Amino acid sequence: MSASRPDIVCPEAGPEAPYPLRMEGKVIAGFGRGSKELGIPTANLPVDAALTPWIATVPSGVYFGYAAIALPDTHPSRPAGTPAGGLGVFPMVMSIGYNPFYKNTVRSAEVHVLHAFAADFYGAHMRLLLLGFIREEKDYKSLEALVDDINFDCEVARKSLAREAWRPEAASAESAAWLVKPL
Ligand code: ADP
Ligand code: RBF
Ligand code: MG
Repeated sequence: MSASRPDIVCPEAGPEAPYPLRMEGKVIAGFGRGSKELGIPTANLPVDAALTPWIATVPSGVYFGYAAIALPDTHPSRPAGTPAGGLGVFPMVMSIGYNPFYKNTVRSAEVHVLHAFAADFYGAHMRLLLLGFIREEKDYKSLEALVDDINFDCEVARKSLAREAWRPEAASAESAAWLVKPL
């Protein structure tokens, strides 16, 4: 049983200030805790407050929005029609924080892309458009409870983004253009 919390968050009419928030970088190796084996691989980005000033002051927790990934031209999961060198756009849910369940001492940013990829994409450039906040970061009694909550976050993100005003173009034409801008 998952969470007595709503399965859709944020207003029907679309994202509100301070969103959209942007972040980008190259996908790095994470903590190697086997997130993939749990069915929730997370693409980690470096947390650098010099490049991403807002990250120092936002609350730790779970955010949702879109990820644009520059998958290599040879990657088996490039969306059909992506031009050479182009970025593919996918819905995402992400964690920013210290992962109290694991007692990290540095803040991490990790993105679970809501798409089944046929291969990894370490080293790929990834842009993120954060459109809203789902919940605060929590500690858990068990790994199973953590995974259940993350799976519910995925459902919340999918349903919340499926609304008309939450398409990237509807949320912000300028940010939607930034998302897929050639590198
Ligand atoms: P790490 O500890 O190195 O981050 P993970 O088990 O979290 O390892 O796996 C993350 C990697 O899995 C990503 O860097 C990416 O290359 C790959 N991956 C495959 N599918 C996804 C997905 N749907 N979302 C995020 N990363 C994915
Ligand atoms: N870790 C925590 O300790 N507490 C959390 O509340 C938490 N929420 C998360 C939500 C999402 C959507 C994702 C992708 C990760 C979250 N994590 C959280 C991080 C988690 O501990 C990490 O991805 C592990 O590697 C999973 O095994
Ligand atoms: Mg990871």
